[in-house]
Amino acid sequence: MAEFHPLEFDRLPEDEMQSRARDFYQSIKNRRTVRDFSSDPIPDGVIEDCLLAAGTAPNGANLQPWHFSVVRDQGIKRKIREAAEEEEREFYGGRAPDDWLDVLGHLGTDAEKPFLETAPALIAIFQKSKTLDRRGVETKTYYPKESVGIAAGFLIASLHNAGLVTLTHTPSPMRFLNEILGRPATEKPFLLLVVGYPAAGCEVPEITKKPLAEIADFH
Ligand code: IYR
Repeated sequence: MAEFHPLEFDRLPEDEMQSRARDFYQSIKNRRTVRDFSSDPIPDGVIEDCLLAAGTAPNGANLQPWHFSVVRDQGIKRKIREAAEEEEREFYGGRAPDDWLDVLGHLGTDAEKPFLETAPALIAIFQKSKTLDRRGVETKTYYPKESVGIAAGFLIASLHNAGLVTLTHTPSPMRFLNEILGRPATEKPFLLLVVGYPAAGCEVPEITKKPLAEIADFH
């Protein structure tokens, strides 16, 4: 039988609710995806706390169907870069349909991924199709894609909050990550997060976010 305990919840005054909502938006709107990284190391413990935050994400049946592989080793980063660039050369050199390349154009991306070696850390996020339940019995996972997507969002927001920048990289296919990082076939690479600081003089493309009226309606 499930055991329950009282929820810890402090209800905030309404003016504080509004100022917290605004403050969070003001902070998260400054998050930018960066493609030009410095090699400065990340202080010990910061990534660990951000991963703990990611691991609190709501998820199917609390099976927590994610695994995070943190890579700081230069040799492993190089292997990942080589494998990712091989896939990307095929993508940019023919596999990508013209309409996809067309919408990507303004971001200035190409098959060269030096940041996979320069950045101090890579976090490979895996989606688990199977895991152990509370009793230690192997079970299939439920809503793993939604669950891992939410955890990845928490992680990106936590890293931004901690003063780091990220790049959400999705080489496709990226099964090479299983081999390089020794993860089982029941774990599917979900995305590769590049983490660190922007290089001096780093530039980002001029982009805008849709206004509220275009992304939401209220009934
Ligand atoms: N995976 C490729 C292409 C790419 C695709 C999308 I959608 C982007 O927003 C950015 C890049 C690459 O990483 O270059």
